[in-house]
Amino acid sequence: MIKPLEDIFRRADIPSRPPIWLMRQAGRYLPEYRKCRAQAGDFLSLCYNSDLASVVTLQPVERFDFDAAIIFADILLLCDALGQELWFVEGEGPRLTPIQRCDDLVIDNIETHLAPVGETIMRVRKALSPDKTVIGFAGAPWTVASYMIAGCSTQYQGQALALMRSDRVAFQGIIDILIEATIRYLVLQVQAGAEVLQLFESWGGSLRGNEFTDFAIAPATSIITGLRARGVTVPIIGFPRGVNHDFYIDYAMSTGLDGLGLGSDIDIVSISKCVAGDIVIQGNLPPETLRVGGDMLITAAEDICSALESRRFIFNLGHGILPDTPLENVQLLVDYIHSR
Ligand code: 1CP
Repeated sequence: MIKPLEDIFRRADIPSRPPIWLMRQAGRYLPEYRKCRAQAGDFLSLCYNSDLASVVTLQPVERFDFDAAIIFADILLLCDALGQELWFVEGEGPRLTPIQRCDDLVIDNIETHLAPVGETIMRVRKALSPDKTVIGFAGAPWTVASYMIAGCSTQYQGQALALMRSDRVAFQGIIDILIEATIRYLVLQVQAGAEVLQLFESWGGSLRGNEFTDFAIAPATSIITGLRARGVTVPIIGFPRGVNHDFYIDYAMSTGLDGLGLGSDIDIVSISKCVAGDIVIQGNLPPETLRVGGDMLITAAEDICSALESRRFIFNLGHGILPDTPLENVQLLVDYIHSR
């Protein structure tokens, strides 16, 4: 049984077509998701309801035939598990009671608090066809810390940068607890059946110079080393969205990752030239191009495939699907990749 997404990390040659999955493939653009979301009440209840979360995880794979199912959860569940109050305001996004140090965070409840995510993974693995892969994920410490410190989404992560630059000891304390919590959360996911992991460093682009080395590369390296030390052997994809060319290369070459996710704002060809051939590249169609659809979509998808035809890669977007993306565009893209 060939599982295209896992196989890409293990094989030496290049398959006739790349595996495909899309970030935020479960979500508001799907009518069947909106139905489950309404049934669950709010977003967090949906994340912690393994019954409904497994259904919404499977929906896009059943509808479009993606090669993988990414577990329906959120990177911020970890803050909730650490004891920091988390809620979502309809139409606005996440809210947390902001913190400036790690004193009130409690690591002991990670496994019990996040057990429903493990349960979702078990249900998905059981229901999913054997040629499809289950993807588990977590936020990288800097990205998660930026929400914990500001208490909400921020455009430039100003509050978190201010704490980093004014009280490095307090900031490092938060990062350290997040490293350990993330390792434990990802071990739980693999034990439940996750077959590939992705680490989302969505706000990597706001770190400068040594800050990127200390707070993106070092934590990712500790997480990957920690996972390997605890017996986790599954492929790990790192996604430092929004960083410059050199930072992408450093991240790929020094963290120990198996796959490198690329945002849409970086030239896939120039990255591909500099990253060792044993690292699988993933990306990087702009979500806006998927929304437009038609010939423009196929031309852009073809450009990515031909740019990477001499290496192993995973077709994905450079960021999550936009909520107003027409369903037929997603089908067109999957059919195009499958027919290559
Ligand atoms: O209203 C709704 O239904 C909630 C919208 C939503 C969804 C569908 C949120 C709120 N999170 C999710 C699910 C989610 N989040 C997944 C599930 C699986 C899938 O991809 O299909 C994943 C992998 C995430 C990861 C996530 N959450 C990230 C990293 C990726 C990225 O987008 O950069 C981040 C930053 C979050 C935080 C978050 N969750 C939700 C919101 C509105 C936000 C804030 C985003 C921001 O600050 O811009």
